[in-house]
Amino acid sequence: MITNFPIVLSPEVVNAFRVQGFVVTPDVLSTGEVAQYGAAIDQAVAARTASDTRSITDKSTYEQSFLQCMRLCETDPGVVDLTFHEGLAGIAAQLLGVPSVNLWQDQALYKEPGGRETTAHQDQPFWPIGEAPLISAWIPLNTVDEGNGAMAYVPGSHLAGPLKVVDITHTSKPYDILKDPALAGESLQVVPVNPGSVIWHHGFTVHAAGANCSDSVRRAFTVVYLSADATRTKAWPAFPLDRARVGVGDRIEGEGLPRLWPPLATRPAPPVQKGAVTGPQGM
Ligand SMILES: O=C(O)CCC(=O)C(=O)O
Repeated sequence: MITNFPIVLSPEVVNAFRVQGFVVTPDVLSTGEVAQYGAAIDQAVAARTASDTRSITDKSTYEQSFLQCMRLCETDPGVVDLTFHEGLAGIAAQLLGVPSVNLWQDQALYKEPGGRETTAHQDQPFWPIGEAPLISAWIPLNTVDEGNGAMAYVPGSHLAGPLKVVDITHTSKPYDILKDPALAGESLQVVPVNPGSVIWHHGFTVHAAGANCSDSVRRAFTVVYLSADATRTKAWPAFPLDRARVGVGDRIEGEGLPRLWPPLATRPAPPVQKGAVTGPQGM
């Protein structure tokens, strides 16, 4: 097993993640990296959203939470090094306690000025991957606090496992997961964060984000990592799995699902068939 992680976590940080289901790793990206990747992601989001001239009030409830641009590493060369970032991928493996992780997805989540809160949900029940170890890196590209859409997490909620799916895309009044008895009255803990730091959350951690009451965009990018030995558990349509022809029971790997840790000697070419889906398949 390769253990020469570029960024080595202390046992305390790993333990905090295991107990809470989220943790902040401070100062893992340099100011230069944040500026460089931030500019590339800004450009990608601008290009992907150029034809959408609607004001925020004309958008669906889901779209009012953020502009969501997925799989930027497949279309935007300036973003690839962030998605494949070895320091981040090594942290994902350490926090999950697995030897190897693959990419599940990357995405920009830009909360516009006036953007509503992100409804509380768990990520993993959206996807046909059962209880495979999964973790998200939430990477702020500017300072994020209670005024402009900070993330918030219910401590320990990942230990409840899969709860009822929160249909955040199709209905404006989805299941209120914060009232789920499995959370035993625990509530959201807001996590303000500075660029350079990264917040990590487990696939079953209940999380939300505040509204953006500022006059500038809250810019964030996420990379979602899946244990490399995960298998598909359900047949329902799921873009990255169907494109890579991953059947039920098969390992989740192939086109668009490259190994990120340990790093590959040669990165695969981006898939020819692009799929910039939005919604819970992709979130
Ligand atoms: O950025 C947001 O507002 C929500 C992010 C989120 O739900 C996630 O990264 O899973």
